Parts: sequence; structure tokens; C-alpha cells
Amino acid sequence: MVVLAKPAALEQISLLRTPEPWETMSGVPAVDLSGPGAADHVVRACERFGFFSVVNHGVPAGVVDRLEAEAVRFFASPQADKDASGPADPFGYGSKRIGRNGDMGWLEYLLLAIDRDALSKASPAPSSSALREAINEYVVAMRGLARTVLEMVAEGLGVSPRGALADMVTGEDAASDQVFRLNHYPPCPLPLPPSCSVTGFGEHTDPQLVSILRSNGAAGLQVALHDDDGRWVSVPPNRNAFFVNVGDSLQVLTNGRLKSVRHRVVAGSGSGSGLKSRVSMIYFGGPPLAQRIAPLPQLLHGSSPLYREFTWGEYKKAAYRSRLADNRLAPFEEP
Ligand code: GA4
Repeated sequence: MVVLAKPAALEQISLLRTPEPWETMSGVPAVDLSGPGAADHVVRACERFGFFSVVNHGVPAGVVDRLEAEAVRFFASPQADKDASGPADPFGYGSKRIGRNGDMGWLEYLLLAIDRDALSKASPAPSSSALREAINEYVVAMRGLARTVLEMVAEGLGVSPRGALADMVTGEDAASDQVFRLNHYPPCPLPLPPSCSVTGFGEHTDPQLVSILRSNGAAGLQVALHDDDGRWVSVPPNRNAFFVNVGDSLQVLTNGRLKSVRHRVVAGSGSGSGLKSRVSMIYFGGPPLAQRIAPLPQLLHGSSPLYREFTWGEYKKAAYRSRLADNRLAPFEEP
């Protein structure tokens, strides 16, 4: 719920009514990728929540820690240095403004284009070579993880070949559209009306096939439960796990069997020294612009497609004209 009276600095950022305490999601499905039945487990989690965590993922802790340390260093650098990497239009350093249509959140971020398996060479931001190297190393690991997850989705759904979905994002022959984002959510020090929290990143679904998120262990991520009227629950942080979100494109490809997850981040508040900033790193796996997105015939089993076909380029263009919370799939639903 949006509340009106608030400090001027928060004028354009929505406040959320805070229940005491936020309800915690106790049953986040945790998939052990090397365990038996992992593919079925992945599909069940994607059907029920559009969301799961991955443990025993094989991504070396050093790769993650290096990037976290470099990200913390970047966000702690002087504002003028960070601004030199901005504005995010759409790529680069951004603060509070998200997208082009008036969405605001209590965060700063670096939004970056990935070419194949590395940060785009055409991107001047970030200028630190240590941060660029850490991102490149991390992105290679995320591409591997995205591939494994999408292969398991295909296997669990009985889609062949097993690489049909994974190739859209990590295939070698076409340039897929991958994006990488580092977010920093400092605690909001401003006085807030009672029982209110500040929106860090407003509710939305991700447009791509999958996104893989990792955070530093500070709370804030919430997801809306599919089977419970979209009730919001907090996801307990786990700095050693990756969280996978089903995106809109995977929802369409599976004719709605897997559903994209609405999620948001609530900023911490207060000025005590014990308050932790949240730092998250998210890989978004999108296909090449020309990729056709439509329900896979193999998954229709005689029923009609729920969505009309579009290209990823079309969807992306429409997404960039939308507000964060919009239902971006609605215009593509078959009547
Ligand atoms: C949501 C998922 C990714 O963070 C993102 C976001 C993008 C942006 O920040 O520029 C968008 C948002 C996201 C969907 C709707 C549009 C575009 C902000 C916004 C209001 C990078 C993406 O791909 O789509």
C-alpha cells in the first residue's frame, strides 16, 4: 500500500505498509543441482513459485567474493566518479531512477550489457579494470549456471533437444541479449511514517528467460506467491546460494506452465551502525533480438497457445516503454 506523508527526499519513491514482522518464506525450494531428480525439482519449483535457490552449484566462492569486494569498492567511491559512469540510459551508473518512465527506488546500480561471455567492450563503464575482470569472470560462471538450469527445465518438461531453451541464451552461433546488474541498497536514514518501509526496487517480473541473483546476505528481497493471491513474503538471505527467477519469456515458451515471479526489494531503514547495505548481482539471460518467442509446440499437448508469437526485440522494446509494475505480457495474450 502506498502512503502519502513522507520526507521530501523520498517524494517520488513509493512507501510500503510494513507489517511487523514481514512474513518469511519458509519453504524456498533449494535445488541441489548435482543431486538426483534435480530436473524434476527445478520444474516443480518453477511451476509453483517461478523461483528457487540453487545450492551445490559449483561456482567457486572466490569468483563471487571478488566481485562483491569490487562492487563494494565501486559504490564506496566518490559520487563524482560514479556519476562519470552514468547516466544509465539504459546502461551505466544509475541512482534512484529505474528505466525511462518515472520508476524510482532507494538504490544505486550499474546496469551493463554483456556481449557473449564478457562485458561489452563498447561499454566505457565501469572504468576500473579490476571490477571489469571480476564481472567477466562472474558472467562466465552465470552463463554456465543459466545453461544448466535451462537444460534441466527442458529435461523436466520433456522438451527435446535438451539444449532447446539453453541455446537461446547461451548458444554459440547467435548473439544473445544478456544484461548484468550490480545493485546497492544503502539503509534509508530518513525518518519514515510509522509502519512504513521504502521501496528499494519496485515490484516487477523480469522480461528475459531466466535471471540469477546473488546477494551479500542482507535481507530485502520479497516475492509474490502464485498460489496465494500474490501474497508478499520475504526471502531469507543466503549469501552462498543463487536465486533463480523465471522470466516472462520462459512463461510464454512453456505456454504458462512455468510462471514468471513478481518480486521487489524493500530497503532497510535507520541510521544505526549495525545496519547492513544490501549488495546484489543479477545476471539476466535473454535471447538474440530476432529470436521468436511463442509457446513451444511440444508443450501444447493439444491445447491452444495462450500467447501470440513475438520476437524478443519486440518484447524488449515494449518493456522499455512500460512501467516497472506493469503486466508486460497482457498485450501478447491470445483473446
Ligand atoms: C527489470 C529486469 C532488469 O533489471 C532490467 C530492468 C529494466 C531497466 O532497469 O532498465 C526495466 C525493467 C527491467 C522492466 C521494464 C522497464 C525496463 C526498467 C523498466 C521500467 C534491466 C530489464 O531487462 O527489465
